[in-house]
Amino acid sequence: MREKLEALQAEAIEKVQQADNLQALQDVRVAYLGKKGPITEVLRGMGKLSPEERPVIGELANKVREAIATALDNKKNLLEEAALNEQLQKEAIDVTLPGRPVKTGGPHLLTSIIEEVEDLFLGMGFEIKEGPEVETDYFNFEALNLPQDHPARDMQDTFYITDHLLLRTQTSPVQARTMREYNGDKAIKMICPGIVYRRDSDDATHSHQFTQIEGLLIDKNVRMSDLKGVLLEFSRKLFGADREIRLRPSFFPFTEPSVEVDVTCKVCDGKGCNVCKHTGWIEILGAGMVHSNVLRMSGYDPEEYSGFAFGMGVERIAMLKYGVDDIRHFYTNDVRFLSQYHKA
Ligand code: 2NL
Repeated sequence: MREKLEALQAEAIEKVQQADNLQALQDVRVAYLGKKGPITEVLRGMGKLSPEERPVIGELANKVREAIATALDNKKNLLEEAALNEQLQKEAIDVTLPGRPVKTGGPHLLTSIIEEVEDLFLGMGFEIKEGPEVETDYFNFEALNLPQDHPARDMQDTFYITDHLLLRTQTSPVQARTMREYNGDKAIKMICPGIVYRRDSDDATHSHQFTQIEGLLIDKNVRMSDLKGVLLEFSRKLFGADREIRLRPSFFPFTEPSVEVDVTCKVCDGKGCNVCKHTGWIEILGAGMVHSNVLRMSGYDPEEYSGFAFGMGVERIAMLKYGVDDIRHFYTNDVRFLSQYHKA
């Protein structure tokens, strides 16, 4: 009996060692320690033994069972550890690899310019006003001294929706609305950025839709020198502290006198280059003293109040400031163009 038990132990431990996966190991456990296994059988047959043999064989059988169980447990731990290591190996991540870059957007160049100009005029005490893009012919034309038969009102130049509704051709109607809102008895300092529409054929310098910023200042005793001071401040903040400006006589229906405003060329420092067409000056905006008819129509008494106004094309400013050669770049949404102007 003793030999049989010792042989069983040796055989079982050999099988445990041979088991190379958890299922095989479980099979060994069932085969040797299960209810139908040889150890159970020995213990069941104890009754047939003599009283002297019984405790000796009983103790040995228990030891053998324990030895086999310990061997099974040890092997189980080994196999589980190996399985875990294999899994970790398979799922290993190299945390030192660089991540994929995240592409972020940014404001459109035109938006950035509008915001820059807004900041600059807010700093001079102007307020920012917006208004509708679908306008009445009254606010878009009539209130701005463009009477019924004025050539600028031609169907050829304006997108009409009905006889009296149109897509605004300038942002000045916002200013006409503000003058009316202010009742003819309050000073106004405002700028109005926005999209405007003209029936133009699109090319490198024309677009049927573009962006304008207009400014209006109305108060008592406003003079041309006030206009010049504000425009000089604006030009130096936007184009550089060393810029000069000059005013040339011009014509707009809503201002009298009217001027066109040039700034010294930054590219050649006034010496003459292709950008300034060898004049040393670049035209940046139109301006003038608000026409007395415009004041009167919106409820301001030209004997009491005077004012100046100016208007600029934002695309033109952007093209000059950044050397953009085609206005269509602003609308075709090619990320290679647009992303050049995103700040890092
Ligand atoms: C240009 C010129 C200009 C104005 C706009 C204006 C508005 C009111 C009264 C008087 Cl309510 N004037 N606006 C005046 C002069 C020029 O724009 O070249 N724009 C792109």
